[in-house]
Amino acid sequence: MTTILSIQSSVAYGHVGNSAAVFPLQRLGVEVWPVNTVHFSNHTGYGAWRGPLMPPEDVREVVTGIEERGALGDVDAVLSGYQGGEQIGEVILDAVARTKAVNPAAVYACDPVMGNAASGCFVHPAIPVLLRERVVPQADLITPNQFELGFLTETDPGDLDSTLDAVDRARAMGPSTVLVTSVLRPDRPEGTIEMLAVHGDGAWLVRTPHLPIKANGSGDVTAALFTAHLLDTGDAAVALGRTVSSVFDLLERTHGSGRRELQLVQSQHEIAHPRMQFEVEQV
Ligand code: PXL
Repeated sequence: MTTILSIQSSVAYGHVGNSAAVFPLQRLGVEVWPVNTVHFSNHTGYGAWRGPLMPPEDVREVVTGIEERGALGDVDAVLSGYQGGEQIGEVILDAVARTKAVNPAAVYACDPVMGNAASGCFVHPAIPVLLRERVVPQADLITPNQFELGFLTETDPGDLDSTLDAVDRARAMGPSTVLVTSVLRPDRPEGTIEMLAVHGDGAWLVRTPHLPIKANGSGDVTAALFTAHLLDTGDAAVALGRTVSSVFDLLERTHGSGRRELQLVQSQHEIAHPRMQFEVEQV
């Protein structure tokens, strides 16, 4: 059974961070060990929230406790997302190093959350630099959107060629696999959005309708599903097709519900059994 150590935020109300990643992973049959970096009432998109940021030493303690159970050797992947502060980055890197020391085959899957083209950077200004200089070089798999890919590689990816070139630059920094979670080429068919996966010698693109919805946590679900499917199959094209299929159905249901929070539990069937309604094209 695949085991993922997931170091992310948790919220009581709604679905971001671990509160977005854990259930879909479990629904796929993945064993997940959530380590929470915050415990908020709700995601920060509401503009107001309550609850604690975990002190980084406390997060490290939780990882140490798992280590003391002799369990880090069972971890197939460490997954991280939004990093609330600089010190959490160091704790995550330390968890990755300790995991790889006992299981050299373990992978580090990092979602380098910084912002997006529409909102710009929405994390503390130190975080993007930390991600670029210290964190991404240790990652095996990264899941940036096109905006984050541009910052990491100090390029301005737009069309497919420049996006593929930026992915090459990102891979030269360390990660062997890159999932670009939102590719918005100027020459794409109107009303569509694409995802691009590059792994080994291959690159694959899949296009879906662009739904008029901005759902906090959708990137967290995307990173979790792609990590699990890639671990499961070793095939980035299959992992991409399954991930896009499930995430699209989740977003469509969420949009149709008129609710703000991801309709994750309601979409469990489409998560466990992706319809594969979109064609994955080799590029
Ligand atoms: O989806 C990333 C994320 C993680 N953690 C917290 C958030 C968000 C997005 O809103 O608020 C606390």
